[in-house]
Amino acid sequence: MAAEGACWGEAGLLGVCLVLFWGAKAEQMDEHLKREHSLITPYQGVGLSSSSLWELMGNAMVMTQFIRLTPDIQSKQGAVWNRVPCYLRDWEMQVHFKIHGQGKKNLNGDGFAIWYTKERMQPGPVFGSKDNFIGLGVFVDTYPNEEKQQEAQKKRYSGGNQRIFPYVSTMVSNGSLAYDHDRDGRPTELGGCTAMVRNLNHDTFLVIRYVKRRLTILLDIDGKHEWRDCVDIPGVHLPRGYYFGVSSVTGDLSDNHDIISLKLYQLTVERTMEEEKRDKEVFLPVVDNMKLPGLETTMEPMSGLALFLIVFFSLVALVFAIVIGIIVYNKWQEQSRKHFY
Ligand SMILES: [Ca+2]
Repeated sequence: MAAEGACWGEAGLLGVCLVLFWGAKAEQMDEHLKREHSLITPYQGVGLSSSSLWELMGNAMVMTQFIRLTPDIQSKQGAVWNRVPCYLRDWEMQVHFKIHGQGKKNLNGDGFAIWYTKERMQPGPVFGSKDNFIGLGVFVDTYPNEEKQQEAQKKRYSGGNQRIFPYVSTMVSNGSLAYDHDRDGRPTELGGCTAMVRNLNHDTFLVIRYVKRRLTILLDIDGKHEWRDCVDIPGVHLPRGYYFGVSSVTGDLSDNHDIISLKLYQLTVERTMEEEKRDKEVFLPVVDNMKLPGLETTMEPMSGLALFLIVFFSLVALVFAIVIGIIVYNKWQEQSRKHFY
């Protein structure tokens, strides 16, 4: 993986990288930086010119060395969105970012999101962007809402492993799924990992790689120039022609959320006939073996709805039986009274 890091470094300078090792199997891939989907200093015209490739939203500000999505001030939100839709099939987005602020651990928030979505420039509650989005969201969540709520209610979470924050997670939505902010997106999470990304003196990077319908997220946050696996999900079908963007929000707690660069690489890979068939175009995001919505219930033997229906109809049957019983009993009593007189 170290060779890969060096490869990316060179790619940043030359624009083209020769060979890239992907996971365990060495697969040959050409990597080519796409300027129209990249945001690199000097950020020419961003926030000033309407012909710029990137557009600012909310409190986002362009500085010389970075774009500040939010300052370390309460209740701010900001975003920067690519104006050009991306029609590449296989790509890799390298995000160079910095999160820093005055707040002590867990007294900071809320983090930022990286988007590949149908719509752009839509403010909302999901890290400053629209909920029920259509596409892919990758969240660098620096505040554990769920854990803090449970602490307040003096309850311990009983539904799974506790996640340690800051936490990187990902979600794919076809517009019908909502991000559960109070649970840090746990019900809709496809995958994630802990990532200590705050107040570091070295550079921090996140990579989203989308090759042959496989979504992987890698991190280089330890200052060792090494990529660490975070998420790896096959069978993620994303339509082409969506927009890249990053957004951030602060609430009662805050942080500086800075984007130093966004570099999008086109990846050229060879596909077999079978892979071509499998990777055919989609018009809405789809994840294999997962129903949208209702991701959280697909793994269980009986879904909540099925259980509800069984209980509901059992109760209806019971009430029905009781009513029939009462009617029959009354008839029988009437009959016996008639017999008596
Ligand atoms: Ca959170």
